[in-house]
Amino acid sequence: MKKILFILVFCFLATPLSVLASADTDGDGINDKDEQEVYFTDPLKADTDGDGHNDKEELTNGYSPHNPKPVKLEDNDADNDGLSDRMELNFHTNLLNPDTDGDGYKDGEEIDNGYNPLSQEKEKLKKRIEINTTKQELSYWLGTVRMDIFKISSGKISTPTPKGRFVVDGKVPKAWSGNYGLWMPWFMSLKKGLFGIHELPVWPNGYREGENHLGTAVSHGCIRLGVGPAEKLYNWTPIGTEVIIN
Ligand SMILES: [Ca+2]
Ligand SMILES: [Ca+2]
Ligand SMILES: [Ca+2]
Ligand SMILES: [Ca+2]
Repeated sequence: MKKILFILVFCFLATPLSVLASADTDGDGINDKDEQEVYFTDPLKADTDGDGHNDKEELTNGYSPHNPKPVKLEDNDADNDGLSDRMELNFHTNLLNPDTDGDGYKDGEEIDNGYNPLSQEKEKLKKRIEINTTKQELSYWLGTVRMDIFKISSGKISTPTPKGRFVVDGKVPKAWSGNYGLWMPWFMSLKKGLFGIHELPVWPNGYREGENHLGTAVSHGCIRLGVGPAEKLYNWTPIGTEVIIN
């Protein structure tokens, strides 16, 4: 009897709450709770930034609901904290508060330095690199968020790139390959230099292997990145970072 009574009471309590949570007061297609806690849009105003497009329409098409100009989420930084609206959504930070966790460091600063922007503790988020040899792509992750994705060139069929789980065990800004007689800029070593990740190689006479190789498996086993992405990833990656190759 007590149990039935409890279930009845629970139902009475739970129903109005869940209805409340899913209410869409301004009728823009996003419920009040998500407007307040996810998108930081106005739950009482269908078109938060007043540009004639409602919040749902903007988000669905990749535009920021916090800018009356047609600016994409990845190009808008509503709270000017160095983190785009797109990345704020990915990291579940507050788009309108530059320091979501109130620890004195801006969200963008925390992400740039690998810290959790949702924790006041000095807690680092895990870094990880993933390489997909089928798609010829490399992506790198901070916690659960993919930071970027680059085209690669991995090992050709006769000298395939090893697959599995590896760890970056060394870094050299400009490594020399004695075996092949060429420079490998921004070299990150895997398996003690058995192979690695580096920029498109440069011959001793200065000739650089063409960027048109990116997207095609033509290397001797290393993972080649384009000019720009290689240096960016090198600077982002600490020794000890996990590398998953599929
Ligand atoms: Ca709404
Ligand atoms: Ca709008
Ligand atoms: Ca921001
Ligand atoms: Ca902070």
